[in-house]
Amino acid sequence: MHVDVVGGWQKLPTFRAKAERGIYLGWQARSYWGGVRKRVRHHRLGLTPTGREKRDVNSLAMSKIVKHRKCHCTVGSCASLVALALLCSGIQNVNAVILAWNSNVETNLAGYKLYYGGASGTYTNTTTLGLGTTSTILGLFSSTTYYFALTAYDSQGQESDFSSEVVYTTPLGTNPPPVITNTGPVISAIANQTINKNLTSSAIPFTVSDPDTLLSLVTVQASAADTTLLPTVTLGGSGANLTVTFAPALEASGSTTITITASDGLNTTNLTFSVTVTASNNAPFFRTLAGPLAVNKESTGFVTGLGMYDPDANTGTFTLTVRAGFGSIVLLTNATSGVTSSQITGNGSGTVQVTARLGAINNTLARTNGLAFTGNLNFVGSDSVTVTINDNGNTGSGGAMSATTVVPVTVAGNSLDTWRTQVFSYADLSDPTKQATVWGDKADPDGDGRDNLFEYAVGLDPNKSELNQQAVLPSIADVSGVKYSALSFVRRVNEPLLQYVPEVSLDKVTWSSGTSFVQQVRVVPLSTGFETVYVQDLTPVSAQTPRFIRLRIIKP
Ligand SMILES: [Ca+2]
Ligand SMILES: [Ca+2]
Ligand SMILES: [Ca+2]
Ligand SMILES: [Ca+2]
Repeated sequence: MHVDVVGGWQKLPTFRAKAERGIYLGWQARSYWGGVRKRVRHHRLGLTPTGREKRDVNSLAMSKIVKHRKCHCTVGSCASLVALALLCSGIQNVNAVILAWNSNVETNLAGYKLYYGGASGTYTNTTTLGLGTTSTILGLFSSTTYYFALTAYDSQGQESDFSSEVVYTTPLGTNPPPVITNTGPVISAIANQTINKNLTSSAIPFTVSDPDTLLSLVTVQASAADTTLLPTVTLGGSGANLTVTFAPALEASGSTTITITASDGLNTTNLTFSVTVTASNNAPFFRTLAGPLAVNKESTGFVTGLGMYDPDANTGTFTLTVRAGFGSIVLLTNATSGVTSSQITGNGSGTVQVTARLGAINNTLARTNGLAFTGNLNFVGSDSVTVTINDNGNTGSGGAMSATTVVPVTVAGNSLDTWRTQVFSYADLSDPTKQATVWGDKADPDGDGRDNLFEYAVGLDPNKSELNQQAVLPSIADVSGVKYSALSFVRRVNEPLLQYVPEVSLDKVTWSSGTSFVQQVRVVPLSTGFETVYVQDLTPVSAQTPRFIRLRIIKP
């Protein structure tokens, strides 16, 4: 028989007094979470009756937890009472139970045996104890129900019946509950921005990180406080490296803020920076450029690929100026929706200007023959076409803005053309009236009797009167006592423009050339680009048969 007591000890029933020969079990347990729960069970063990004893449960309990509890049993009712206390507190992270009971008083009592297991009446563990009245069982599983019973045995090894069973369920594990922590994403700083109207910002870089959330789970958004001023705010990039780009509304100006929001689902981080949109006139610029131009002397080439843009052109009138250093410029006047002749000044000169809408200017320049360059008379070498677009103040504060690009031009000529530019001034060369007197092949500006072509051919100076014998020297050769007319002359090495033709004659009327009449004796290198050629008449010369020899220069 037994009595359960919950919440306090109470007086046992009087029939306990008659169960003199029994020992009685009880336990006191405390849940892990701090609540106190007590239960007392009593069971008679089959030992020799020892009479009634007064036992204070407090004196038997091993835990402080039970010390404040006081047994109110009377001598008669508490005889042989055994308390069994179970508790887990005080032993961190280990499920344990402390059992305590009142001792038997039989003189032949030898000890106790403790039985326990995971099912009622099935005790898989046995511990033989001495005469002590407490036992601590360690290593119990958490949240597991255990069943305990006790026997007493005497000096002859005789063992009593089981006490009544006590049941105890160990509390949940002693691991501290996990603490969920989450830190919001971190957005790197972005400087305050200032931009002019009608412009789109660069892609402003920033980073997003999160110490405890995968970035793939972090959402990032951006928005402007004033969407009328900044209707376009765009995020770019990926992963941790993002960009934000914004564009104000057309012709809008003012100030607002952009807020970038990053959320990991639990926490949200905001980063705000200011955007100031100014109202200044934007400069035009060349959206596309022209490549270098290569033309032959005095011929025409076209500058193509130029495209201009102005963020705030609106309907304003722009001025395009095209200059060539050593050439003339012609703008096409009949391009569809292009500029017209009435809008152009100086067309065909070295400086051409057109005032028109930017769209018309672009339409003209978009044509493959929209902008023609023709090299000036006799010019060879490097030139450039300088193109300037001026928005005339369209549109905004701050006045006119312009942009300029320079297109390299190469004007190619032959070696004689190049020589002319080296020996005559550009002012003379570009003047067609000076062809006969200064720069033409037949001109002899230095008056030395040799025209420019001959001076070029033999390496003389066309601006300096030189001796007759210089560069071309006649002589008489003596070959084994036979005499021949001979000639040495300076020749340009590998000059495809010219033919050097030695000629012989007996009367200075009829001249003969070719290997049947004249033989080349030898060629001697002279200087860079020049060599000296020695030729000799094949017909002997004597007092009876005079011979003449000369050099003729031919430019086919
Ligand atoms: Ca987080
Ligand atoms: Ca502008
Ligand atoms: Ca001359
Ligand atoms: Ca000369």
